[in-house]
Amino acid sequence: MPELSDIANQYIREEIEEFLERPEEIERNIALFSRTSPLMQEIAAALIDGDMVTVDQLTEKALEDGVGAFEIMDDGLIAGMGIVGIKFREGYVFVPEVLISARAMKAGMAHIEPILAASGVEPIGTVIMGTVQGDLHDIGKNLCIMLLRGGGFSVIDLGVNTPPAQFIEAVREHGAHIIGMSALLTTTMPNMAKTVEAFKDVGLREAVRFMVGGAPVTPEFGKDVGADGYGKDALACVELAKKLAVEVS
Ligand code: B12
Repeated sequence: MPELSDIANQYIREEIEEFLERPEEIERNIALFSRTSPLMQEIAAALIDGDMVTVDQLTEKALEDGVGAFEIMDDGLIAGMGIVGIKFREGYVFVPEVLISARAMKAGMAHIEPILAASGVEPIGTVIMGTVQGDLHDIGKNLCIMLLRGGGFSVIDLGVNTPPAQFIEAVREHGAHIIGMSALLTTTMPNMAKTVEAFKDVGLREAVRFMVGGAPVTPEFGKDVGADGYGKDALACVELAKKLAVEVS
């Protein structure tokens, strides 16, 4: 079993030691960071620290060194955001610090996005993506969008705080058949059900397929709200969209 001392980066070691309390989270993060490269750990550390300039520079350097876009995303950016999320939950950091880390994440993602989007294939279909009404979290949704575009989909991004009517309008305007809804708050998850209901009300439910995701969303919840599929991460989102695209073609 890997130990804290197996992690090369001192900043990451101290973060785990100082801020993580739950045994399963300590174990998971030690396992994660002990297998990642020193450069990925540096990216994660800079993201936790909210150092946008360093995240920007190191992401660029990693790509130049030949590190894959997925590796940078998972082992650097998302790994760092995982620690920020725990510190936020435990009250060690507050909204402004999280926003600063989110901005650093965006700086890194800006280098990765063109690579994921560069496949240049004919679009498989159009996906409408939005964070549901009342919810302002968009980091996960944006990752899904990047990978969907890289996976050959054309994506219409409705942004955050998206009311049901806006999803309906977008489907009509773009002739899309796949809708992806993201929610990060337990209080906004029910708005997924409201959106599905709104499609029923206007007679459009049968014409579209819904996929749902976001940290608190589960496959069971997806079924309860009447969605056609749940994806646990951005890769699963692309796989699901491909499956749903076949269903509606
Ligand atoms: C960053 C963050 C913020 C930022 C958001 C910045 C931004 N631009 O997104 C800010 C500071 C604004 C914020 C605000 C708030 N937040 Co906040 N936030 C977070 C945090 C730390 C990280 C979320 C994140 O980006 N994760 C990283 C991404 C990559 O993961 P992800 O979103 O889950 O997405 C992945 C998958 O879920 C999936 N996925 C996502 N969407 C979709 C969609 C589809 C279709 C599919 C298939 C897959 C999929 O793929 C993604 C990539 O792998 C979480 C903690 C956490 N661990 O989740 C809290 C958290 C979500 N926030 C929380 C809270 C309470 C709030 C506030 C209410 C705080 C406050 N008191 O003001 C406000 C609410 C504002 C609002 N109305 O939305 C709570 C929610 C608790 C709950 N039970 O509901 C959390 C869990 C923290 C906590 N433990 O307390 N937050």
